[in-house]
This record gives sequence, structure tokens and C-alpha cells, in this order.
Amino acid sequence: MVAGMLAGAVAAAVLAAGGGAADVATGSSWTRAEAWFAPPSAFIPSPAVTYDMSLVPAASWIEVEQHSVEGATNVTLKVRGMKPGHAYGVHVHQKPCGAKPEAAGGHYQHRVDPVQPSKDPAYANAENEVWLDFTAGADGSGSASARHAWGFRPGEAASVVLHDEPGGAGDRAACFTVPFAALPEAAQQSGGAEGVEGAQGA
Ligand SMILES: [Cu+2]
Repeated sequence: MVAGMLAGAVAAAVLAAGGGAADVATGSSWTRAEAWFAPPSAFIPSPAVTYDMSLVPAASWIEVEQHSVEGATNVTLKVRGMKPGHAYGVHVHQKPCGAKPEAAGGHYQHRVDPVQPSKDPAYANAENEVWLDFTAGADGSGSASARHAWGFRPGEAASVVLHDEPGGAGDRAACFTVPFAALPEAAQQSGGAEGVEGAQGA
């Protein structure tokens, strides 16, 4: 039993890898990351940290994929091993996970609320933030996806936080550090109307 758990933990650490790339030629970027949740006190740390093992048990699994092209970003979430039938609130947050749930900071916002932490529904909504709420099925699995007409600013979207209830207000049950990718600079420069002229003569 102990050996099995240890082997599982080692496998989790080895496999808790992902990938990501920005492709200047196509003006696209992507990130994919998966991991198995572990408590912050785990002997072998995981990028996926659970703070509430009744909702997000140790060794439950998460995968996040992001694809961005000019004018569109898709983020998808898949989970296994959650509490069957439970409804979770999930958002992209600003900072990497830490031992304390607060470490992930506030929600990533496309238009940043000048008042942080942001509670104003004009900013704290699923159009201006990335929400991936889901309800776990009878087998504990779940999935969600979100699509936006904008991309992430470099280094400002760093984790996915699972909350104990849907919407914007729940307690933080778990956190997964995901290095979301910005669009390559070339795509960002040609994204605005003022960038069109500047692109000449390159
Ligand atoms: Cu959140």
C-alpha cells in the first residue's frame, strides 16, 4: 500500500509536465499541462495543490490546455477523481499556486478592475475572466471550456483555481500552476489597427 502510494507520487512528479510554445510564423501559441493533486505538505511537491481533500482528493487529476491565435483563445479543463455530483467554480488566476490558497492572487482579467481584489460584476464576469466551472459526474470526472476574443498578457495568467462552489465567490479548494502563453510578439503587434502600418518594411 505504502509502496504503491509512493510509486504513484513519483510517477506524478515525473509526469507533472506540460508543454507550450509560441509560433511567430503562425501567430499562435499553446500550453498543455497535467498533474495529480497533492497536499502542500506532500513529500514530493506537485504543481497541483489541494487545500480541501474532501472536494479535491490527493491523486485526483487535472489537465489544462490553451490554444491562442490572433483574436481567439480557447482554454479547456479536464479533471478526474473529484467529488461526484459536486459543482465547482474554476477560474484562471494571476499567480502560481503556493502552500496557502491566497498565493494564486486574483482572477486574470482582460480589462483590469482598478479596484483589486475585484468584486465589481462589470469586471468580475465570465466574459472578462476565464471561468471553467463544472459539475463532477457520478464517476468524479468533469470538463469545461471557455473561448474569448483576446489573449493573455505575458506572465499575468499563471494558475487555475478550483473553488468549492460555482461563480466568483467560493473558497479555494485546490490550485494548479499553469504557465499560460501569450501570443508571440509579432501577432500582438499586428493585432491592433495601429500595428498595420508599422509592419511595413520589416
Ligand atoms: Cu477563482
